[in-house]
Amino acid sequence: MSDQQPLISSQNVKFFLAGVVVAAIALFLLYRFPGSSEGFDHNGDGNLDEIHTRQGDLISKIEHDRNGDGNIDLLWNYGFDGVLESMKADNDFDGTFEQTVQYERGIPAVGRIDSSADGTRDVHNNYQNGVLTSSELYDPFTNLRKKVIYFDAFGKVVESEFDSTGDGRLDQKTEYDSFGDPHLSEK
Ligand SMILES: [Ca+2]
Ligand SMILES: [Ca+2]
Ligand SMILES: [Ca+2]
Ligand SMILES: [Ca+2]
Repeated sequence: MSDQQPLISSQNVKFFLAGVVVAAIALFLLYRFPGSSEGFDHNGDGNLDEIHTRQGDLISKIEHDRNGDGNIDLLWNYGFDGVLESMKADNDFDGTFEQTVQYERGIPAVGRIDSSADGTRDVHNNYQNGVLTSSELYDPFTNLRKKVIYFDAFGKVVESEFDSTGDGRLDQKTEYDSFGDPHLSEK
């Protein structure tokens, strides 16, 4: 009994050392091959406006300059496993990324738009199984939720809720017909 204890702990040390060696090799490979970039020059001005960065065989980042001003305005980030993790977009091309989407298992989970880029979100998009189901609109002055818009599976607005008094409580409800025309119904 008493001589078995050192044997087990020496095996644990071996497993631990094996883990350290594996981690060291992984880190070595990561820095030995720091990634390569390639891309496309869509507008033919000699500069790449779509850049693909790879880590070994896996894509790690895709960058786009959609308006051709030389600044990246759309960015996709991939994890070390090559699965899409996040998207950032500068849709007004002012150099600040105001829209972000976080991905889980490679599909959209949560989106945010901060048009003033001051950190307070003004739109919060919710996805279910990668499909946009609702948008929460925030008052940029109070940072309280002002309106929630609900979508059907095809992106059409079916219902919205609104805070008419500014107290953060949604007190009005609007339903929309199949042509998108609103029909107000008090809550
Ligand atoms: Ca170009
Ligand atoms: Ca650009
Ligand atoms: Ca922007
Ligand atoms: Ca209210």
